[in-house]
Amino acid sequence: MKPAIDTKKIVVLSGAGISAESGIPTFRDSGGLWHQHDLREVATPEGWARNPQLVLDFYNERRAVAAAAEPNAAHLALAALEQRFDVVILTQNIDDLHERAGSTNVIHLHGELAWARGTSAKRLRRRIDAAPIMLGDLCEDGSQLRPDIVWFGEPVERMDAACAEILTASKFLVVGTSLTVFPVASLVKKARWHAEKVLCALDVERRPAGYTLLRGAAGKIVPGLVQRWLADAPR
Ligand code: BV8
Repeated sequence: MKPAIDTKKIVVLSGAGISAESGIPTFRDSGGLWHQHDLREVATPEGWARNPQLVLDFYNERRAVAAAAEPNAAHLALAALEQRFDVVILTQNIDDLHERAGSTNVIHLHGELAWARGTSAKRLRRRIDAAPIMLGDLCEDGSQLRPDIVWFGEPVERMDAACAEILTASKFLVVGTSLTVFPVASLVKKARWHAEKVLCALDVERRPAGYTLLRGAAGKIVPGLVQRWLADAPR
């Protein structure tokens, strides 16, 4: 039997588009990261094995950009939802703009720039914040540190946790993602039939069944949606 829907629970799935207005480039838009870098060389275990320096340079640069960025109106509005709702943010983003806006329950499905991890089977994690990772920077167990990022071909370990959150949500907002990367893109199908499902996007090739489309920039659309949800919040 499926768990009961919680009328006070909102789950948000965010992607690179929500951070675009903070100056962090997306991946697949024109001028996006995957038009400037070969993802097989910078975001796969095979690329790391071939040229770890190239991979470190790519993520050190992105860590610096993310650290200098500020949360925008969309991040801030989602944080304000916590005044009246239990909110879980599932993000594909590796920046920490949701947390810096004030969101307290954020699950990073593709990892985080602010963390490094060892390359031995122990996978020991270390918080590095905005600091770069250099070749020769070692973990406690003596292995080279790498970004704590889920690369293509690596498992997305928090999928079960993400599905469990979506299953009990009464509202599900999907914002700023092209829904091209799996398995995370499949999460749009996990929302309950009776949940209010909203997709905020600049342009949409296909709208998932049951979703209301709010077309436009996240920084414009999300604050209005949040205002409506707060005004109608259950007592
Ligand atoms: C796995 C690293 C198994 C982190 C990232 C063929 C078919 C189906 C699947 C596959 C396939 N071939 C391979 C696969 C699997 C593969 C995959 O999905 N590939 C795709 C490309 C087809 N997936 C994997 O490999 C995953 N792992 O499957 O593991 C496994 C199991 C057991 C054991 C071993 C293995 C791992 C996926 C993780 C990939 N990591 N990158 C990083 O460097 O950031 S993915 C990369 O894409 C980013 O992390 C990002 O999070 C993710 C999603 O992108 P979006 O966030 O959606 O960004 P995008 O640019 O695409 O879109 C932005 C959107 O915002 C646009 O729609 C735009 O219009 C909009 N927008 C722009 N501005 C605004 C806006 N919207 C609103 N407001 C604005 N202002």
